Amino acid sequence: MSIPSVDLNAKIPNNVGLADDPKVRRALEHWQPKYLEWWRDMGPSDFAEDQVYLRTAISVDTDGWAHYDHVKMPDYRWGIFLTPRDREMLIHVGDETGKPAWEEVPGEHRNALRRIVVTQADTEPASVEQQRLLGHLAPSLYDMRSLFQVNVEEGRHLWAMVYLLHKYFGRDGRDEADELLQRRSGDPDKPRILGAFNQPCDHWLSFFAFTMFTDRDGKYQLAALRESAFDPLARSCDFMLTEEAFHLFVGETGLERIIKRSAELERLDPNGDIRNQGGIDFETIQRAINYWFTYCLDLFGGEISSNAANYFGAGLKGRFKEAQRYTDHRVIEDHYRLTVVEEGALKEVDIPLRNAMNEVLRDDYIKDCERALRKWNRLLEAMGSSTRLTLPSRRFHRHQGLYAAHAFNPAGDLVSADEFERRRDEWLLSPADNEYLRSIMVRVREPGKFANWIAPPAKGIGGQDLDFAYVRA
Ligand code: BYC
Ligand code: FE
Ligand code: FE
Repeated sequence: MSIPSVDLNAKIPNNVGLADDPKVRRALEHWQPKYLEWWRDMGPSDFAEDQVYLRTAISVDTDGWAHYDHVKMPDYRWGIFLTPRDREMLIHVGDETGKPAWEEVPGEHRNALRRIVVTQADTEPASVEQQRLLGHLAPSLYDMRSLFQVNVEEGRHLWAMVYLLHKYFGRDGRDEADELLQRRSGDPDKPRILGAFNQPCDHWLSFFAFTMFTDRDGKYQLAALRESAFDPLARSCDFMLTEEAFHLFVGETGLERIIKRSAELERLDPNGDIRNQGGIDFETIQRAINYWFTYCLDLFGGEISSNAANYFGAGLKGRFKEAQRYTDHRVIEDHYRLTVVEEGALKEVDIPLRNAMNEVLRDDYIKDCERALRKWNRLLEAMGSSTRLTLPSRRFHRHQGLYAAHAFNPAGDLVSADEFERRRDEWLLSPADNEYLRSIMVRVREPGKFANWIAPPAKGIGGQDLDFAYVRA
């Protein structure tokens, strides 16, 4: 199997041999200016001329693929990178387990695969749109650079999926690629496909909750797709996961730094009143967790899903670490125990495991989130705060799946729709919270300085100190 090397000097940097594929290269070079126009209109507002200390992919080796330099975001080298394979891959999910993986899209799975690729692709520009104005409220140059790094990499993830659409899905793939630049997050007429990607993310508590919880859905969905029988998709997602790690780092440490600062301010204030000190009180942090975590639970789809069963059976998606963690990759007999609502009460039923694959992935996701919560609570304990943060029940505040038809409190008990509405602002980030949060978030431009509501990180990034000029006007 020959592996094309990384071509960094091409108009579109790539390791997919675009130079020898004139038809796809021309189609992508035609899409490129439309992408740049979208970036100009919908990417980070007003910072196009700033020099940002960004890392760029320059190889696909596991170590040392990243190169750090000050660049203007519109000059970022968005490229197409797939993890190379040194051997023939075999399908290791579903009914075709053991057969050679597909290098082309099989006709019978074309629609399903296109739908998966388009759904994945759609989230990438959506997140950039949601975060468009956050640069103006950045708590430090370090954080501003993190935001922009995440943004350019989400742009690159769009490139990764658009390559697959152009290369493997012909005319409709090209049409889909164009439509990806036309939908807009939150637009009532042409919204993004998935719910969480139409929610406003207009201050940094939401940004960190988004990169903690929503990018983490990205991690689990990409991990499921890297098990795919469609090898080019598996290899794209594998490389995207290397970039995703930074997004998750931004979210998890960002929330941790807010929690740390809030615990300090709680101690400083004679009445333990964090808002009185200009910080973010723990109730608001909890409401942000409740809000974003539950929208992200929706991203895994329905608990009982024939789509999920078909995807698994056909080998289009696997489970988290399918190859390493499981021995039975066909899953024909097994069942999953699920809590459902029947006649106004919670009840457990067994459903075929294949139909529960969305729930299986959601379980792994929830465990990962629980790990982070435990870490934050240890920090709170060490700092002498009596607060403990929690994840709400998976039934609370849902818009997709079985639980969406009922109202639950954060503990997961059924409540009346009236009670839910009455207590909504106690449980979920409210317009008043958002207004307060935006009021305390004033951009900090001086290198090494941080806003009052967040603690500095433990160290700088890209080999630089905390007081480095990560963004230069
Ligand atoms: N909002 O059988 P069901 C990321 C629809 S994030 C709106 O329950 P299925 C990133 C569904 O489409 C990762 N609609 O669900 C993060 C279906 O519609 P139709 C993104 C929803 O199909 C941060 C109907 O409800 N990747 O990368 O088993 C920054 C019933 O469907 C939602 C992927 O999502 C929702 N939340 O599973 C940047 C991977 N949920 O057919 C990037 C690809 C469901 O009735 N996508 N629906 O019209 C998939 O694998 C699947 O489409 C889903 C849904 C897991 C999303
Ligand atoms: Fe992404
Ligand atoms: Fe991401």
